[in-house]
Amino acid sequence: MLLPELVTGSDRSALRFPGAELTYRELARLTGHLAGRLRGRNRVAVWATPTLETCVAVVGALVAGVPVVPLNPRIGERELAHILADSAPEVVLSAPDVELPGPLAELPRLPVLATPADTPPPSAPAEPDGETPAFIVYTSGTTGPPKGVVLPRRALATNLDALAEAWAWTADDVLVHGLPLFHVHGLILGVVGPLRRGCSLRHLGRFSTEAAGAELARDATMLFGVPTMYHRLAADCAADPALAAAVARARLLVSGSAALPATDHARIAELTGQRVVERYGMTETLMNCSVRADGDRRPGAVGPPLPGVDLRLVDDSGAPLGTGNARGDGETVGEIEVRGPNLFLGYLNRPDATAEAMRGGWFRTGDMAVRDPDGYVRIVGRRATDLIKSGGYKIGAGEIENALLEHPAVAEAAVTGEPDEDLGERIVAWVVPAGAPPDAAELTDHVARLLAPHKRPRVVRFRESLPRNEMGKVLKRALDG
Ligand code: MLC
Ligand code: AMP
Repeated sequence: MLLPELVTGSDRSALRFPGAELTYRELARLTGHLAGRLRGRNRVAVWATPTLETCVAVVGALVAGVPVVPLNPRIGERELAHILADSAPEVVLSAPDVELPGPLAELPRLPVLATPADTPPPSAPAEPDGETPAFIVYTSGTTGPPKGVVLPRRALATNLDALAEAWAWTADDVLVHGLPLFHVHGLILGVVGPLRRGCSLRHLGRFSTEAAGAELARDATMLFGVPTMYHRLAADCAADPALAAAVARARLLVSGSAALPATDHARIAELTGQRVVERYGMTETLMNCSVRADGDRRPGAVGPPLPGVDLRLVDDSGAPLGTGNARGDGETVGEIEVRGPNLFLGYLNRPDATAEAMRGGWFRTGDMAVRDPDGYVRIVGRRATDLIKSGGYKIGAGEIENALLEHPAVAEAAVTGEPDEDLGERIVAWVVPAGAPPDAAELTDHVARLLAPHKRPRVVRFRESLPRNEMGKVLKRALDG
């Protein structure tokens, strides 16, 4: 059973957002009613605002066994049209007072309430099989529009249990975070995770170091965040001893979705005595590695593979490095491949892309790493330069280039990622204008409107031409500031 705590239905706090809270009993009642209305649907879209309603919608669908397509509430028109056409949800779930954009507003809508009804819900349907899809999460590739990653229930259950084992995560913990609820990190680890453990989640609605500090000062024991959040936490702890004292109280600070710079790890350790635990995952595989709560929390390492996850490094020809591969030499770089119950079922409607991502049952992550003699994995880079990680979001250069080329003032465009202290990488657009150069902000807004605000370039550089090879392909490495 994916969420056993809903059967027990205790009076412990399950979910708290600013101004709204539900106990497990109330959550069970609300989601039981919703599941009754959802039963038999093929797929539901959830307008995934950082609210209690989003959690109720998602859990209701999980109880009903109906796969959820979480949508970024700031999604742009081009990306929304693609996801709706690709995933064909039958119905959309959102809080009742939300205005939905055109194509979504045309779908039948089930309003989700955060006020428990008095009446008992209909009897729960049988627990769906572990291979039943739980989520379809959209993630960017190097080219083209995002692909729908189909995640089965067994991947969630096994992966969350492996994390619980590694982190000694129990019902006594109180988790705090301010992550978005339309990606694996915030939604699966950050909402389904605590509900599977029977522990309490305090969601900040919107991340700020101050709000995170206030929860840690009260009673939160664990914090989840992307490296950008820890970078901001380090800076603010340096200026605010009370914040540093609050962070010092935590049982576990966990960072993931991108590499945590060693400097931020060291600054937090110095200011708070806390060594951040890093874990490494992907939408397609959920979590692959993590430093254990009782393990050596050294900077720059994502720890050993989680229980149940097979991990190997392969060379350019696909041959595994070393023997047995549980230990490494700490030097030889290879691509990470993983296998185990944590893997997705495939990309929705894209058997070609699914086949390309697999090699004999192993998933090819595209991440380059070395393995230390004690089995720890250190990620050193990525195979594709056209994938950018900014603020922990994965963004494909191709989708931004296509959006830029749709603007009438753009003749040619190339997109790259540049190191950024706060975001890890920032998106840079290199543009050959079709006439007089447009305002940079106009291009930025154009991308935000078509795709999503987090995919907007942070820097626009105008050029008279782009460096290209004889085949006409842009030489991105030859672009410089
Ligand atoms: C700015 N905004 C615009 C805009 N420019 N809106 C429309 N048009 C424009 N041109 C708005 C934004 O919507 C937002 O609104 C505000 O301005 C600031 O936006 P931002 O600059 O993008 O925010 P920023 O401070 O950069 O965000 C940092 C961050 C965020 C860390 C909070 O990047 C974040 O939440 N990252 C988490 C990503 C994540 O969860 N990844 C997990 C992927 S799963 P407003 O109203 O908010 O002010 C994965 C697997 C794994 O990777 O291993 O976990
Ligand atoms: P996504 O496709 O959004 O799920 O992002 C997955 C990618 O995030 C991985 O392939 C890695 O490149 C990156 N990633 C996740 N966690 C870490 C980490 N701890 N260190 C370095 N990179 C990470």
